[in-house]
Amino acid sequence: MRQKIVAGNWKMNKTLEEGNILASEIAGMVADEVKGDAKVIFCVPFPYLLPIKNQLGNNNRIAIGAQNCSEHESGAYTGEVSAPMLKSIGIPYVILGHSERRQYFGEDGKLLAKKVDVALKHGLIPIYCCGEPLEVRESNGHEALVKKQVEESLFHLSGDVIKTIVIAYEPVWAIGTGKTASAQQAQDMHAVIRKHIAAKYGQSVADAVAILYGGSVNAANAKELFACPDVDGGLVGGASLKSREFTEVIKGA
Ligand code: G2H
Repeated sequence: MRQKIVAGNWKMNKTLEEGNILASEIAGMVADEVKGDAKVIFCVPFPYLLPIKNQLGNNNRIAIGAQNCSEHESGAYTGEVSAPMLKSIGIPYVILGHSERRQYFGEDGKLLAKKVDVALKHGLIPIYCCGEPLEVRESNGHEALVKKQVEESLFHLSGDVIKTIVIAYEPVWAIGTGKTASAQQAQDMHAVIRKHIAAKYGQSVADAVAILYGGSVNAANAKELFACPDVDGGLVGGASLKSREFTEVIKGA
């Protein structure tokens, strides 16, 4: 049985004060109301990683993640944040390859393979995002594209390593649009990804990999999505910015 994971992706939202309030409200509600053992992750903007981590203290239900890191370990890369820096402040997770990074910052599979490697080298767990744009779904190319995205950035890893990674399937047409993939569409794609991993690494490795769904997850649809056998939780954007709603999403896991 894979542990469910619910990761909030705050993207570029909130002041520090607002973020502190949000994090403490969610932490309180999780402690008081959430019965299950889902792992909760707050993926917050860089400047808030340490303050919010410190605010949560020794919270064994909630971990912190970054939303990106450099492919370089150190050096003259003004404005960048490295995996060793994240490690040095005790951050366990990092989102890599979010579709917004692919679309607005030109990140491709080759670059993301480097980011995955540097994150792993420094003991971070990548939450590696994949997913197809609308026109690819409409031309029925979604399975091939997502398989390629997983292959080009992850298939150089060993079986023992890939099973420690978290994958997030996020159809681009469902991101921030209010248009969610149906539970069946999500399950179908998660099964495609897991089968693809099984074909290369064997079923036991594929069974160990956590595959999250992302794209307009909210309090109303989380339970149905997370009940799918190959959906191991969610990467949640808009709904993670509201404490009550995000707590209800966590309860759905
Ligand atoms: C997809 C998701 C979080 P939202 O980007 O990664 O955002 O839930 O707002 O669609």
